[in-house]
Amino acid sequence: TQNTAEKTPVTLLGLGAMGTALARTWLAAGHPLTVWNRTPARAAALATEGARIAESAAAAVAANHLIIVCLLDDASVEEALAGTDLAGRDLVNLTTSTPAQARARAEWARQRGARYLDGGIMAVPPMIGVPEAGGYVFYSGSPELFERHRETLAVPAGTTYVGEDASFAALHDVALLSAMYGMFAGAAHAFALIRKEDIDPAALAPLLADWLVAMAPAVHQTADQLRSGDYTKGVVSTLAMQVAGTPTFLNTAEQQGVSPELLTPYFELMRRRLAEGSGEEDLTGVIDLLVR
Ligand code: FVH
Repeated sequence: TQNTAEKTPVTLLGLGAMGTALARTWLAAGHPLTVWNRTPARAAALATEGARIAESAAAAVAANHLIIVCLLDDASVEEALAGTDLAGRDLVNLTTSTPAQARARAEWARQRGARYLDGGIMAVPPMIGVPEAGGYVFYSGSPELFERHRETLAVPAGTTYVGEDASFAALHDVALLSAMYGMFAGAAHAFALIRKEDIDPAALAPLLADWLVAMAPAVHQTADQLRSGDYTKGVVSTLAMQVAGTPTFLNTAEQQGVSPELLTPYFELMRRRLAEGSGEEDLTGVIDLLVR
């Protein structure tokens, strides 16, 4: 049995798929929980599980010191918190936003007398409350606030604090998700290549997953090269060699009747970097071409 008296009371605004998953973990851990959702019906199930349902966002904010919001986007945060009194509150915003929105929201909270932490959730709802699933949340903003609520914040998923600049959680979130989309794009091209052949996609999938895992540590070498400024450091496959190989990929795509549109932008950047005389480098120089 949980001793609720010792657990920090939490107010949670937003009971979408993610908010509901978060709510259940705090309830299960014995935190007194007050919830509010724009559409009240979504709160009904949580009431039977022990949550207090607030009639308005203002009442929910008034109920507790620690306020967590997990809404659709920054505009919904603005709308939901508009009529609330945040003075003296600890506001933790787990809504996905851009870094600029997060920084502006931190200042907005400060002007209303609240301390602020921004969060970027690196998990999907089924990973919440399942530590072995590996999900976690990036936090940035007030370090004191993070320390004060570290235990409570760690209930739904792991926590990774990335700095005092409130925009950094969103920036890390978007950086990792951007890399994820690059990976999905590569996997989409791979599946397209075998689509018309007598190859079971389910047979390719484990090969693909293992290959991506084997290649992923290359990011450590990229980081090392960026820090040192020496893009030839530890290079195994030179840019010149890799550009020379690109016709094989493009010709194979053509032969398999697959559009090269996911591959060509990256190959074009590789060629541009090679044209600058960087053939002995790794692929790291592409990053400098991207940064405007
Ligand atoms: N679900 C996921 O896979 C991802 C995983 C990574 C993190 N994201 C972000 O988490 C935020 C919430 O996502 P969600 O999955 O809970 O989203 P929905 O199920 O669509 O629920 C949206 C909630 O936001 C409420 N809402 C929308 N607009 C307003 C508004 N103008 N005023 C007040 N509340 C608003 C909505 O309320 P209702 O439609 O039920 O009335 C839901 O509570 C999000 O930033 C993801 O990017 C999730």
